[in-house]
Amino acid sequence: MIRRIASTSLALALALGAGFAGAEEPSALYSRHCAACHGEGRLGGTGPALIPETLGRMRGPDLETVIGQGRAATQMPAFGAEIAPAQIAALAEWLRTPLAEIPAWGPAEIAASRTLDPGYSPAAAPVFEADPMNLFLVVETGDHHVSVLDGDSFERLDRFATPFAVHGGPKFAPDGRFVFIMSRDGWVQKYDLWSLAEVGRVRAGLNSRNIAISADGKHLAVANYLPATLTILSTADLSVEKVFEVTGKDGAPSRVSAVYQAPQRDSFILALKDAPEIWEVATDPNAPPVYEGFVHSREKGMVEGLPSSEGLFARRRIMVSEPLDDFFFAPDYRNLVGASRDGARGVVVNLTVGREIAELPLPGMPHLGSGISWLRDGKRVMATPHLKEARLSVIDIDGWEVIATVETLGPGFFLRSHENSPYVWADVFFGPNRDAMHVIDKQTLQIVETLRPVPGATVAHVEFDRQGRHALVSVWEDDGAVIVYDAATLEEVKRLPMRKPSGKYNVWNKITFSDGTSH
Ligand code: DHE
Repeated sequence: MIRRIASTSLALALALGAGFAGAEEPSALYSRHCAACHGEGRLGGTGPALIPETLGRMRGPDLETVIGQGRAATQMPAFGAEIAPAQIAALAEWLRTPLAEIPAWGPAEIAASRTLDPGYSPAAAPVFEADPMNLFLVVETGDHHVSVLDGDSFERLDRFATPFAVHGGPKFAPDGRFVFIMSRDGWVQKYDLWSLAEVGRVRAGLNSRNIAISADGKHLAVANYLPATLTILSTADLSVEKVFEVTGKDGAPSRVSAVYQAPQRDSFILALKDAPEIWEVATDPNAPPVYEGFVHSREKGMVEGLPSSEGLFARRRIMVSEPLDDFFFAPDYRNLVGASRDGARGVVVNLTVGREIAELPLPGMPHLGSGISWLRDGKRVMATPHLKEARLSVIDIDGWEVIATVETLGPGFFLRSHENSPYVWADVFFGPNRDAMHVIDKQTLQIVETLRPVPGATVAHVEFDRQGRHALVSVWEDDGAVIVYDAATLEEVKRLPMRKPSGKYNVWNKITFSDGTSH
């Protein structure tokens, strides 16, 4: 049961609104006007959860304006004629207050939230002519939909509604048939790419970060902030397999910043937000890499873990000097680089021996999760954008050394390439040049072209088709578009109108762990 809060400032705001008929406590206003869509406990319903963890991530007008004027292109109506301004302010402040108690959200609650679409019937073969390995998913955040594109003709095969505020990359089953999509409110949606139909959905957390699928495609891990758990679902039917209460070695709960699949290790790797630890969770009952890592590291007194006889979902703790966020993995998944808390360093952790092995000077908040790697003069390098500095850092990942810096027109968010492309595409997500997209030669590290497809509009995030012939770019605006470029000539081939398109994901590139794309 959630305790309702009335603070002194709320009382003041209420007093200011007392001249209006029907002045009410925020909690009563909420029950009357909001609960039907946003849930009695503020945890969401047809509308999103109204808790600070979710509200803090919402873009656009402030909360008071949304309550008073409604939200364009959504079901959110305007309450300005019914609720006095001071009461709207009090209600907004109340919504920004954390829940007094975090409701239980364990296996029973998760299981109870699961719905499978009764009308779903799996097709025996793809219901379209297009190459099922060359499909793209485009997340349209403007109205919470996903478009499915034929990666050769760029025709739209389907457009379906997602849960509110999808974040992170959808994750494909290893054969590319099913895809799993997660929202910040913790919903996981399963969609059948052959049938072009939703299979079902389940709420795996109350506020979640991202998902990862196991190497064999059987398990889906969901990283949660609220509660501080890792939920593991069966990909077959979205049933709950396990919920880890995530606590550091000292017993204190820790949020999970992100979970990743480590394919060669047959495990999930977790970034813990509040504990100086990285967790590895085995996804194979016999998981030799986890077991060897555990034994090896235990001999050195560096990690603590469960014996491998525990099998599936055995957990290993890797102790690090401070909590690390936002991982880049070397292609063999032996080493990762995480961002230090001060946003000035990259910390290299070797997963086999279970300890930090190097540190890199990366001031200006490296966005390592967007890092990509390629071969340059026979050496494997990776590049990362920085969220607070106008440059990319290029790192030799054999010697773990920053070898070059590429100056850009502003801080960027995403990087992309493809093994068949000589270029890296880097957006300029922040600042006055956010309408620019740099195309950089992978060998010389020179910017060969800066595209500005819609002057003044944010352009960001690139994904290639399976052959690397085309690069798709988002015009990240409400009346935005996905622009298809010839990846060699950099000429525009097609422009597809979309509602604030964000990430784009090509089936083949994802399931083959193509060089140059996110995993
Ligand atoms: Fe993301 C991926 C974390 C803000 C759009 N983002 C990821 C991943 C992580 C992450 C850990 C990798 C997960 C995966 O794909 O499995 N993102 C964070 C943050 O910590 C941060 C900075 C703040 C936050 O509160 O979450 C953040 N992210 C944003 C945004 O503001 C973006 C631009 C818009 C949005 O949707 O909220 C955004 N993040 C994305 C996208 C991806 C992503 C589109 C997938 C990229 C890909 O190509 O795979």
